Amino acid sequence: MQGGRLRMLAWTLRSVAIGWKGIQKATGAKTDNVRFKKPQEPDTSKHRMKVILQAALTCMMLVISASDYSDRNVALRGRVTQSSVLTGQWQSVGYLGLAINAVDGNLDPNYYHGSCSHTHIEKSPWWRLDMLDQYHIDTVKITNRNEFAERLTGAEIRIGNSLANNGNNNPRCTVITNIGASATGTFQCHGMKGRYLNIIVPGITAFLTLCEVQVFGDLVYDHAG
Ligand SMILES: [Ca+2]
Repeated sequence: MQGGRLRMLAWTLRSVAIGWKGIQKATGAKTDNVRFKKPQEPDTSKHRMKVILQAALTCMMLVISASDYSDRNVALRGRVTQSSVLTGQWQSVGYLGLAINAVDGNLDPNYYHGSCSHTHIEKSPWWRLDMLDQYHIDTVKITNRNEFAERLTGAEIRIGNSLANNGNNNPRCTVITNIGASATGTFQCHGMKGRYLNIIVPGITAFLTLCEVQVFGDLVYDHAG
C-alpha cells in the first residue's frame, strides 16, 4: 500500500504543478505578482483565490479517493475466465469449478461448497482476471483448496496488458512455492502495471484450482507513464 500512496502523492504533486501553471496562464499572472499583488486589483485577487481553492479541493478529493481505492480488492469488480472447467463425475452441479468462483469474495476452501475455480487436467492450465483498467499491483492473495494443496506449487502469477498466449506471456510477478491446505498465501508484486492478472501452472499437465484470488493496487491515472 505504501508504494501506492507514494505514487499517488507524486501524481498529485504533478497535477498541482500543472494546475498552477494553468492558473497562471489563465489569469496572466506570474508567481511574483500573486505574492505581491497590488491592492487596487481586488476582483482579480478574489478570482485567483477562488480558482486556487477549487484546485486544492479537487486534489484533496482525488487523494482521499485514491487512498481508499488502494485498500479495495479490485478483483471483485473484474471479469474472469480460465483454460477449461472441470466436468464429468466430479461436476455434480453447474456452478462448481467456474472461474468466477475465485473472485466471489468467499474464501471457503471446500471445492464442493461451490466457491473454488477448477480446470480440467491439461497442459499448462491457467486462470485470468481482467481488471477492466490498468492497475499498479502491490499485493495478491490466493486461497488454496483444503485438499490437493500441492497442485498450486509451481504456479506463476503474471501481470501485464497483453493478451498474447491468453495473457500468459505477460511479465511474471512470482512463482508460488507453497500455500498450505485451506491457507491464503500473500505475494508482493511491487507495483507491477497491467490490466490482466494470470495464474498459470506452466509446462506440466495438471489441474488448477483457486478458492479465492484477491488483488490490491492502485488505478493507473497516467496511462502514458
Ligand atoms: Ca471463492
